[in-house]
Amino acid sequence: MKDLTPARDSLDPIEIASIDEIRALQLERLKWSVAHAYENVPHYKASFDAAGVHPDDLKDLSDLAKFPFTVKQDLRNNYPFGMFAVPRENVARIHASSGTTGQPTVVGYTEHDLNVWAQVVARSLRASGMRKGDLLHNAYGYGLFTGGLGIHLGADFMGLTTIPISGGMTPRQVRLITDFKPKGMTVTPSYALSVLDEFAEQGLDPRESSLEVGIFGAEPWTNAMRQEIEQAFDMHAVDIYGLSEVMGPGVANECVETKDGLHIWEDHFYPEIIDPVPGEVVPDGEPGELVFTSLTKEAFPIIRYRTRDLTRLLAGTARSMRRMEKVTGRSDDMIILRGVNVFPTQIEECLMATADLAPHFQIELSRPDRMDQMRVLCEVAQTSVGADARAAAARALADRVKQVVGVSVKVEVADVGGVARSQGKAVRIVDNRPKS
Ligand code: DLL
Repeated sequence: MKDLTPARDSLDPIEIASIDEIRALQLERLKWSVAHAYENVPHYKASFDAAGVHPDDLKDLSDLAKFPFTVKQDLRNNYPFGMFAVPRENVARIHASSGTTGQPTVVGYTEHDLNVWAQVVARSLRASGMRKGDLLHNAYGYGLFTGGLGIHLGADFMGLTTIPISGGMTPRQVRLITDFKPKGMTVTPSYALSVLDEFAEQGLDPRESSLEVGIFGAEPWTNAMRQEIEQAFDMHAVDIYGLSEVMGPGVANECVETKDGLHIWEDHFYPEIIDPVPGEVVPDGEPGELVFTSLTKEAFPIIRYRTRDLTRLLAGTARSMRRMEKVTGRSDDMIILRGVNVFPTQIEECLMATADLAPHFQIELSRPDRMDQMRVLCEVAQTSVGADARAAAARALADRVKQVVGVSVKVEVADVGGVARSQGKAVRIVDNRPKS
C-alpha cells in the first residue's frame, strides 16, 4: 500500500495547534453557540430555564456539564423546523433521517454551515490520503441522507474529481471503478463487501483495481473488518464518523498514517463522554456514551446531544485534536441476552476470525419459549466449502462467541449470497421477539 500521509504544511493550522490554543478557541465558540441556541430556539430557552442554567454561567469548558442534554425525542417534538435558530429563508439545505422507525429528524444548514461542513469533510478526505485533483468514487447514498451530499461538498471544496454514483446497482459500481480508475472510494463498509463480491462475480481481481483508499463509515465496523478489506483490495481502509444531528460525515476521521482512532474536528464539535445512566461526564480514556455540542453551527445549533454511540476519548496523535476510539456500537443496538451485553461488532470480530466464512452476517433474535435466543446467520466464503467444513465452521463460530462474548448462540451457515446484502447501512439485527 502506498504512503498517503499528507504533507504537514497542507494541514489546517488548527489541526496541529497547541492544546491551549484549541481549548481557548473552543471556549470562545462554545459561549457563542450556547447563547445562540438559548436566544433563538424556544426549546433551549425552556430546557435551560427548567434546569436553572443560563449561557452566562458558562465561564469554563467544564461548565458545559451544568447544561441539560438534548435527545432525539426533543428533535421529534419540534418536528419539522422547531429546532432551527435562523428564519427558514436563511436555511440553504435540509437533510433528514429516513424516518423508517418513526418521525424523521430534520436538520438544517445555512450557507455558512455548508461551508464549514465542506471544510471538515475536506479535512477528513485529506487525512484519509486524498489530494486535490484525485478521483473519488462516492457510493454513499445521495438524498436526504447526509452521506452522499456531505462527502460531495467536501470533495468539491478540495478540488477532487467526484463520481457521484450513490449506492446500489452494484455491477455498475465495479464497472465504473474499473473504467474511471478512482483513487478513493467512500462507502459504508458493509456495502464495500457487496462491491467486493461483485468483483469476484465479474472475474476481476480487486487488488488490481486503481483504489488506494476506502473511506468507510456511517455504521460500526471492526479492525478485523479493516484487515479483511485492506487485504482484499490492497488499499488503505480508514474510518469516517458523523451524524446528521451534529453535521453529517466529517465530524471525526482517522488519519491514514496512524489508523488509531478518529480525530474529532474539535474546533467545530465539542465532545464529552458520559456514563449513560447517571449522565455524569467521565474523564478521557473512560468508556461511555458520546455527547456532542456544536461550536459554530448557525441553523441548527445542538447542545449536549446524546449520540447513543459508545466509545472513549483519547489524546491526539497524528493531530493535536483528541481521538475517539472506533465506535463499539450504539446503545440501541446492544442486545441483552440472558443478562449478557452483546454488540454486533463482537459477533463481527468472532466471524472474521473463523475460517471458511464470508464477512456477511445478520443476527436474529427470537423467544421460542420465554428465553431469548440469538441466531447468527452467515455464509460460506466459497461455494467449494463442503458440508463437513461448513458444519465445522458453524461449530467454531458458536464456540468462539461462547468463549469471547460469553453467550450461547445458534449459527446457521448459508450458501454464498444467503445473507441479505446492504446497499448502505447494514441491518445487523432482526428482532422477531414478541413485542411486550
Ligand atoms: O451516518 C453520517 C455519515 C455518512 C457518517 C457517511 C460517515 C459516513 P446518520 O445517518 O445520522 O449519519 O447516522 C449517524 O451512524 O450516530 C452512528 O451510530 C453511526 N455511525 C456513523 N459513522 C460511524 C462510524 C451518518 N464511523 C449514526 N462508526 C451515528 C460507527 C458510525 N458508527
